[in-house]
Amino acid sequence: MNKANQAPFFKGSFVNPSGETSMDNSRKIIHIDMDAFYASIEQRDNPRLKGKPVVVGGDPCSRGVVCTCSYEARKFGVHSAMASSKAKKLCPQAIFLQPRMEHYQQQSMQIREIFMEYTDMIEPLSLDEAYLDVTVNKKGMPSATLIARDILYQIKLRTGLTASAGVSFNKFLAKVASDVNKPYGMKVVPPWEASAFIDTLPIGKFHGVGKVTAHKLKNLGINTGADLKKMTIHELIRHFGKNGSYYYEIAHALDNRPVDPSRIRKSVGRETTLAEDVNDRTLMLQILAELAEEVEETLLRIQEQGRTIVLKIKYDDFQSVTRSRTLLHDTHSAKEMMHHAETLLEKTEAGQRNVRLLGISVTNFPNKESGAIQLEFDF
Ligand code: TTP
Ligand code: MG
Repeated sequence: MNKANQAPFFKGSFVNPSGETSMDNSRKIIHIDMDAFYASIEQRDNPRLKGKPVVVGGDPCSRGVVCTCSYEARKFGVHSAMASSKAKKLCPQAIFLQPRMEHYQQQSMQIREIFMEYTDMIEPLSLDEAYLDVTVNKKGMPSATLIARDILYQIKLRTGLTASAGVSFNKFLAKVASDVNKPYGMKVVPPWEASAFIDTLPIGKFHGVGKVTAHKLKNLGINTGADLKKMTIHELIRHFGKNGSYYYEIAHALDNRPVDPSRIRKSVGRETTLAEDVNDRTLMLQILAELAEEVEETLLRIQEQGRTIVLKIKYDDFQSVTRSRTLLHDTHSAKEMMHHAETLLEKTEAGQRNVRLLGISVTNFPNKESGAIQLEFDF
């Protein structure tokens, strides 16, 4: 079909509450996501692990969880965030490895250097995924599809790792598309195919629609993108509040969020899965104090401080909650973290319910352009 003769996708079909129509399908956005990232690095570094079920995460004899696993292990039903002990039951022959975060961080930087040969418009989402806006790019290449193919090839050539890519005109579609042909695959969603692509998407695949919302949508008889499109913006707002308009927009391929290279999300945190469930708050605070000391050490080492303190708790039924407090000043102090951790802990059901994991982190760092690196929770 001739693209030039096509009416711009959805133009005029959407009137947002302020009354203006908005649809920008002139951008070229790529979302890249590494395949089984930590596990692939381990398999590359140790050829004896190739073709085997590899699980990176906590020891199966402890109460740790799976960070990720190789595709060979996924065939047995193993997946991220599952208890390692369960993974072992599902796949007794799996090889369990402790994560090597610093090593993964180095790999992530190497991959980012490849991206930078094409554009500086890079927004990393985590160690293994990023959005790239290649509308204008350093190579002067007009085809985003060819750029994505080139990037996947260069990553494979230089690191021995594989990635998958989604190519489209906005972030939402690029992100969803990168998952379609995993591993080592790509999916292009041009404007004139976006509507049909969304129609067939199961609700669970909509990025930004959480499990609870997906469940609620299913109860309303909404199982696919096509079903979601039938809902009016008012109906969605009635059911889902502010998020309703977001669901409406993504169902109609409307997502004007820019790729934002300055949005470097940084946090320094420590979390630990406890050897046994705990319901004693004093003990929880002692454990958190030790974690906070480690966080302080890291912050001092990298000369950072942040404004928001985040407490993370996982109850014994695996439900996770976070509680945060934003201060009026930046801090790196463990003492200050603990001062707030106590209040934050009171805002949870810790104590009434057993707790299996505790974590504390500091986020919301001042926006320094130079030398910024992304830091993740150490396992
Ligand atoms: P993902 O991209 O979600 O997973 P993946 O790269 O291992 O596999 P794929 O993309 O092919 O489906 O996450 C990237 C890395 O982040 C992953 O290798 C390990 C880490 N991670 C965790 O530590 N815990 C988690 O719960 C998840 C989802 C990921
Ligand atoms: Mg990945």
